[in-house]
Amino acid sequence: MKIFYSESHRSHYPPFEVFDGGIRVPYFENPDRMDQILTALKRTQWADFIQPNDFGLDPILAIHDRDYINFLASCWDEWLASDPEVATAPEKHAFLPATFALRRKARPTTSLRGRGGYYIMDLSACIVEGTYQAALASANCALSAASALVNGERSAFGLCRPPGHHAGKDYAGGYCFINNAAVAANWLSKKGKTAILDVDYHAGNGTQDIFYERGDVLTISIHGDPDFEYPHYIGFAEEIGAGAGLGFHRNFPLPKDTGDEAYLSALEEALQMIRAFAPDYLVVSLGADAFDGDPLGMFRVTRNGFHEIGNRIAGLNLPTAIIMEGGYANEALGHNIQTLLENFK
Ligand code: SP5
Ligand code: ZN
Repeated sequence: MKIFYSESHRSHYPPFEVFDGGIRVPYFENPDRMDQILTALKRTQWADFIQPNDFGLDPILAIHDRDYINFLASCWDEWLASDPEVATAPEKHAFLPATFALRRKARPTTSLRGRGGYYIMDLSACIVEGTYQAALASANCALSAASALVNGERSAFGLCRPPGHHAGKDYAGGYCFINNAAVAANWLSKKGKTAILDVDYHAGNGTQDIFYERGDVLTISIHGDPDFEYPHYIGFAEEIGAGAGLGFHRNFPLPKDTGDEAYLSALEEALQMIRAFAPDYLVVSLGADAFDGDPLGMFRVTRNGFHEIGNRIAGLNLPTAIIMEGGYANEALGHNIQTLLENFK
């Protein structure tokens, strides 16, 4: 299997994020996640690692607002220039706004903080010196996986970091800056009918927002019920698309402690919708944070469960671009991803 991977992610490593209660914790979405996956995949006979191609900004700007991308590009330099202590004080080595826009009335202003609180939705999307370059390389990994399908591969893996599915057209959040799966799926949708299946433990709010009024791309997310879980305000069952997109979005919010059996029965329903949609291409937003033991998740999916999730998705027999999202039980992450991918090799 072709696996698109870039070392650029390493320079995106914020020294902290902020949890509920305002406490700083080490950044959960860390480079070690990739090392765990790389170690597991390099031991197999079938992993073919390839540098991503550079697709330029056009396919990214087809999804994201230009002003938002400009903000990502210049944020770190502006932060550095705004305060002499940023360069010398480690506790300031990440840009995070402390005021957030309520979008009902807000517009971005010209100041860094005025744009920061507008374009960032939470305290996990820290921006550091290497963030923008890492996000671009991550999007190129997803686009390269999509392009491999058009060139005849039955499956390809975008080993993307930072992840993407929480990023909307003009906002970062949940460790995500550019919505890699959305960029890749939109690019693929010009070549054939495309569906996105998001199995990350968290609702794919960015992907939902981006395609909500489009009927040409089916989007489905299976996740922890936002009634108790991040991203809290989106991902409910009654959200089924709007306008031309009505009926082309589906959420499966599931309760705490969801295990293999309940997960797989939601997945079967999702797969049935995909079969009915009859796409030419499938994009899978693959998080492994549904794992029993993930520090950010409340599900109880086992390693066998991940094998079976992969087996059922592969059973669709569609050209499939698998795009890496979350998963924070680092010591199990490599095996869980490998186990799922084995079904596609
Ligand atoms: C891509 C992805 O998986 N992003 C997830 C972002 C989740 N950020 C919210 C973290 C909320 C932390 N709750 C603490 C639970 C500790 N038991
Ligand atoms: Zn997640």
